[in-house]
Amino acid sequence: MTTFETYLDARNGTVLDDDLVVVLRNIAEATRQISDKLRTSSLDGLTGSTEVTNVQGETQKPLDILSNDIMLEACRRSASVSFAVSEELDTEVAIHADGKYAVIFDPLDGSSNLDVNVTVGTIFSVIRATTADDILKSGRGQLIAGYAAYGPQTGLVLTIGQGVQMFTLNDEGVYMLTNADAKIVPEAKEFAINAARRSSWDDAVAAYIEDAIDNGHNMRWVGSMVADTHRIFNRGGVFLYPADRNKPASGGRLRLLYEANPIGLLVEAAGGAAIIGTTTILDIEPTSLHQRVPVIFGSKTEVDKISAAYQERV
Ligand code: AHM
Ligand code: MG
Repeated sequence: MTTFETYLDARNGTVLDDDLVVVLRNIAEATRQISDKLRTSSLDGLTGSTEVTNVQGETQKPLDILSNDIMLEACRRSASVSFAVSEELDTEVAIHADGKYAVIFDPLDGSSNLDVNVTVGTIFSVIRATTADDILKSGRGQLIAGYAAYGPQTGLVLTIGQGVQMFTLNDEGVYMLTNADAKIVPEAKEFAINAARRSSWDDAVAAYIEDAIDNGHNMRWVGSMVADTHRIFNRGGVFLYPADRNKPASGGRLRLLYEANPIGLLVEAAGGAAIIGTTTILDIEPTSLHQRVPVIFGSKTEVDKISAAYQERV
């Protein structure tokens, strides 16, 4: 079987230069460390909440802070990293003055699921950035995107612009290639949406969901986007977190730079689609680091139906 290291070696000098290989190796090592911490968190007193609130106004969990520190340390070990941007940090952090790549991450996505022992994840994206101004670019500028899913297995899902590869952590702490070319099936009768927010959906989303239910689609909602994404990679379907029609200025729940963009790049690389209404997620020009956007992605045919519902209402 191919290890993550062998996979990196085979691509060194093609899409990946020596510097990006180091960045990826250190990110993978960080996810292995986070996975380790999660396995025994109840034994180590790492459950519950802290008194600290992050820039999003959310109370941080001890594991949010620990995972953020582990990811920051991975950036510091990578000589070519210029900046780190995180859900848990107010603004970008300068790492190496002569670095050329920014690493943008959500260190622990779905952390409200931690204490109930449900899958959480780390989402990351690598872009070229020598100055802080370079960070605010559209998702098309991403060189690498991926996530680690910490569930019954720890999985690492990655795109370096050539399809999507999936790795699984073995019992010696080594990521092994388990799917060399992951694809999202174009059609599947399954949707993921927080149905409790139904009264805040726009008409296009409401119409699609009503139609889906009438046509026998199933519903799933983990509350960790990484876990919902991983299901879509494995058996298709769509994920929707639309804007709140009563609070359009809020933009949505999920963040563009470290949630929507990396997942958008992965989904497109696997043959799926990722949109916000009539626009493609990857084409949004960001205006701020923690900008929130509506998010719809998954099986291409299903996303196209939702896109058509938006087009009809323009
Ligand atoms: P987080 O990054 O603070 O964990 O928030 C993002 C999560 C996503 O993983 C998930 O899709 C969403 O928030 C869940 O929202 P809800 O509380 O509406 O179920
Ligand atoms: Mg998140």
